[in-house]
Amino acid sequence: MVKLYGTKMSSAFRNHVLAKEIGLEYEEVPMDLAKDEQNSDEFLKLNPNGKVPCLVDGEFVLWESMAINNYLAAKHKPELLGDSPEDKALIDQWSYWGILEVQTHLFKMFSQKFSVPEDERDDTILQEAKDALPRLFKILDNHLSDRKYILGEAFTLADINMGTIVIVTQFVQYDISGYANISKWLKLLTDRPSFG
Ligand SMILES: N[C@@H](CCC(=O)N[C@@H](CS)C(=O)NCC(=O)O)C(=O)O
Repeated sequence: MVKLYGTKMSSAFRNHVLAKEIGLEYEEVPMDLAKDEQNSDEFLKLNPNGKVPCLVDGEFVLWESMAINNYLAAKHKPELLGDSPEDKALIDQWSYWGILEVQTHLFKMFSQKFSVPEDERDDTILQEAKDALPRLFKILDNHLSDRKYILGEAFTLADINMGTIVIVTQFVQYDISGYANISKWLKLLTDRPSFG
């Protein structure tokens, strides 16, 4: 059976969502990051980066959450990748933009709030993230002004990848209620059983 290392409370969340969307039977291997299980010799043989998620599908081993989602969608539900090379390229565009531009700031906020000890927190890092996000959320909000989902009428991998990034705002208590189109779209996603 396919094994997915990492719980929903990590970057593996988007893989758990995708796995549910495609009805994949898989085993979740929870990794206790606080106990440094990701740096065990056994796990480093699978992912030398010492990070979750990691997918093991028979002899095939894959790390990086976006790559895992692309692989699983291509193998089990290619319609999630759109109807054309252009659709696939747009899914990549939004996914890369999301993980590089948006998630970077949200993860900095997350880490300052929850991982870094209180006396070592750096308010400038938190502020830089807070300053950068409005411009990015405005881009996404404008894009969604005349679309139900990121590519239009169809729910695709772009929604899973972006949705699992934007949802981090709820954990770091970053208010996105001012972005009406994003809020409407995120509600559509979180109403899906896969996001539960
Ligand atoms: N770009 C990677 C990021 C993976 C990542 O940062 N994973 C974190 C958990 S969210 C991790 O395993 N951290 C453990 C560590 O850095 O020691 C992906 O999307 O798969």
